[in-house]
Amino acid sequence: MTETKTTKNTADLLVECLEEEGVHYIFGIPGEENLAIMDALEKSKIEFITVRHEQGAAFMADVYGRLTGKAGVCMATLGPGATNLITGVADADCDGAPLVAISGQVGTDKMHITAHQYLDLRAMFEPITRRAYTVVRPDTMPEITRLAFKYAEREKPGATFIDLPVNISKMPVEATEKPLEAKDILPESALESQIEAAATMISYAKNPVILAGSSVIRSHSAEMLTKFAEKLKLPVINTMMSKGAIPFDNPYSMWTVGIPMDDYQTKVLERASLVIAVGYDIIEYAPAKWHLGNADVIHIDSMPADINKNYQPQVEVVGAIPDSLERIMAKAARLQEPKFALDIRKRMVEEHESYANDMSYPVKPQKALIDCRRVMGENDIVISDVGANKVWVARHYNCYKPNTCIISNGFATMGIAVPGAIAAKLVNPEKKILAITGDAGFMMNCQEFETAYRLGTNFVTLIFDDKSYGLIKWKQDMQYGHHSYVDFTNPDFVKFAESVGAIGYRIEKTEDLLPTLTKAFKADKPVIIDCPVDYRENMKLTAHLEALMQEI
Ligand SMILES: Cc1ncc(C[n+]2csc(CCOP(=O)(O)OP(=O)(O)O)c2C)c(N)n1
Ligand SMILES: [Mg+2]
Repeated sequence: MTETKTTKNTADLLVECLEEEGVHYIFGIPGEENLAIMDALEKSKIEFITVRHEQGAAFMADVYGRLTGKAGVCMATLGPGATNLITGVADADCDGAPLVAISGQVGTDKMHITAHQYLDLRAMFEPITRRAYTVVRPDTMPEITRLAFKYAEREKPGATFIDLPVNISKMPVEATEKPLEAKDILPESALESQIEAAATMISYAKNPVILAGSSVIRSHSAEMLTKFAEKLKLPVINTMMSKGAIPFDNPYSMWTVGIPMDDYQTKVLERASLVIAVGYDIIEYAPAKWHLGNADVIHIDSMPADINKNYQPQVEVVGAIPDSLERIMAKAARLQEPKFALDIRKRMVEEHESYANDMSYPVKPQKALIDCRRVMGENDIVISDVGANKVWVARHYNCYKPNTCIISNGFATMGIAVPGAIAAKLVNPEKKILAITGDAGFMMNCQEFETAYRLGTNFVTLIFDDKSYGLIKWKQDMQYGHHSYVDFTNPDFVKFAESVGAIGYRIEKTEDLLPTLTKAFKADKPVIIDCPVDYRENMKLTAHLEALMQEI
């Protein structure tokens, strides 16, 4: 029987609240318990993006949040729909991506009994969100929605969760119930005493170095950080989540730290007498890996430092990052060039460039990433997956601008690249979007190619094909000298591409990669490139870095 409705209900009010928050898309799968929301959405200008697995929806919302600074929204039905969201929601929460997840729920009249598909979802989402709410009264919808967005978007951003029981969603609300006004909160300025203390330490330090983290990107501080480094002659090491914090071709850029082995950057950090951590979050790269000596630490961020045994800054400059940098810069002075770091930089650049014309086959990961850089413009966006592929992206895909290489490195979740690339293309239809993924990570969310095809989001996916859980194999080889349970077979990726309306290419010789990438970005369909990679390079890198750590 068709339900008729004459007055505004809670679901309508929720959608009004989402509109007030500036929501453009909801990524999700409808279910029986959120029919009222779907009905309300039909009259709204918000676009519902129907996906093929709730995890895909959560990753799309996650990457939408990273790229825009506004919470991405994902939605699922109760029970299994909501549990399918969990991995992507946890990823956003750990990585500082603003995200609001909404799910259906059984009616409040059924929560005390054993009911079909009922789980206490609020309890399940609580540990992986900033706040989790169950709506139990229609007139609380505006407050709950505002709170969900406020806690998702404020520093450090993360995920929030709203559970809307089916009976509440259909209850009438007064026409006078309206959304609460959406407001941005701006961080305050740091105290002058903190600025003075930091400026003095920086001016007199013997070997200072900057460690830039993800909040540099979120707070739009990259340009100021670059000026700061240039004026004070400070080398800048960035984490995986702050690629582009300083252009990689800037003479003070020391590229990316954070791969599982000690690398060139470790040597600079080891020698430092002062580490200036800017927008750095300890989840990105554990202090135990870089703070082994007695270096002093200055923490510059909009949030106070998250303390641990190896991270107890002497000075905390807490306030809007660009403002703090500008004020410290005006008070500090340094004349000496960081010779040790600059010499290391020369070696890093030489090593990287030595792969530019390496035509050996299967393709070396370093060479594949140099070719990717050649086809990608300065503002185009790479979405990396997780695995050995990510280690290579971190080390050899260098960025000019913030938010042009998205890496999950808080929760570090496989399967983010393909759904993430869909969201990136929706947000930036004019840019080239490249998903770089391992073959295993690709298979974890490849169902979303149907979504990409349906939406017309044409991006390119480059699969590092090694028929293996490569990173785990690498770690087994490093720690045990052999590997087990990591190899598999792959489907024919070219046929797979064709079966979902995409174009598929297989790289048969290394010379073909660059022209294939160029051709792929001209296509009017999503493109999947199957690229066999030479992962003998993994253990070679281990040996090379071990030798280097002894030598430098
Ligand atoms: C969802 C998820 N499952 C498992 C892991 C642990 N893990 C990290 S990398 C990796 C292997 C990745 O294999 P693949 O995607 O083929 O990339 P490769 O390492 O071969 O480049 C695994 C299993 C993870 N990070 N995320
Ligand atoms: Mg693999």
